[in-house]
Amino acid sequence: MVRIAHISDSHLGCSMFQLVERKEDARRCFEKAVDMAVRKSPDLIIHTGDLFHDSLPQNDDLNFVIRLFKKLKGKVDLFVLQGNHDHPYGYRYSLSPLIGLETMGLIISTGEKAYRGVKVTYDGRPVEIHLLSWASERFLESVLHKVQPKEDIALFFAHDLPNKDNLPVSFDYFGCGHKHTFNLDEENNVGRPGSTCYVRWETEHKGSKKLIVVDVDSSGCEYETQSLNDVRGFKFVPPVNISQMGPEQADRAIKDSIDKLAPKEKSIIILQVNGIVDPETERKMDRTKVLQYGEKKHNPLFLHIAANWRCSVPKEIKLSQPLDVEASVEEYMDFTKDEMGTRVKAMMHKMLGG
Ligand SMILES: [Mn+2]
Repeated sequence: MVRIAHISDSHLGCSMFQLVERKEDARRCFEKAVDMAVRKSPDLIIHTGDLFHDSLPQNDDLNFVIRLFKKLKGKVDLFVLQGNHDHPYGYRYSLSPLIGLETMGLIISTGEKAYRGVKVTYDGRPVEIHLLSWASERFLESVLHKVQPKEDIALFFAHDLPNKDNLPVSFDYFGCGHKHTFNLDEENNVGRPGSTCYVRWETEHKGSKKLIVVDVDSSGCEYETQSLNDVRGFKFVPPVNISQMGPEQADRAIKDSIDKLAPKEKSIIILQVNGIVDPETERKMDRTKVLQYGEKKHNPLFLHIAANWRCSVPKEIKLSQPLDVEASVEEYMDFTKDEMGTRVKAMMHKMLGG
């Protein structure tokens, strides 16, 4: 049996909202994931790419990785793929910072190429490991279908994988990364752990991140997963809908939603506001005050109010007497809560009355 611990997409150096604290968070999240992996006593750890957020990592990130990987040396085999973030302009493998780590003998990667196949012995049995760094879809497809595993146990790791329906059945486990949320298809033996920290909340807030542990035997795979929580508290508030509200009401609705939270100290709170509002409401809403209110109440590291509302005059106004101009204008003014309503109504009366 061979035991694999699979993690991915650590994006060291990334900082959500340009918060410098997030760079430290990313390192701590990565270290936590590695520690969790090591505790499972795997034969190998596979990191399926995007170890760094940028192809020119800062020295503190690089040094952090070197120190961490040095501790693992001799204890567990460490395979790391190159993701799209790990080299400039996508496919320049020789310019990846992982090349240096490989030269130091700390990791096994794909070198200056996109693909490498290696054979390792675990538990007295040969295991074929196929590594594919970030590559064009054509190249990926060609490798997938050209490689014919000879050994009993064969593994395929790629930064990204095509549709699972196209995967050859000759491999025992397919591990990938690239997308930052967890997915495990036990039927087809395809696993994706998700990133070790939050990188882009817009695409990740609905998903989870997990360490995937796979025991591969000739009889098949056994899976165990463990949640990987970010070291930072995150609150993704259910979206607030402010359609047809006036400015005070909308501000109140957002504050109410903030009131219901009980975040950890120095959390990142992300609150989405949806709906359709009229221009008047949008102009008069006081986002600064709402932000100050939330900051005072919860002391977050960062409170983000994501303004996803659309601004337009509501399209569907049902007029009860469409042929009566005065009644229709009044209804329109009431519906849009127009400030000029009272004056317009008075003018209408003068102009149309008698
Ligand atoms: Mn990534």
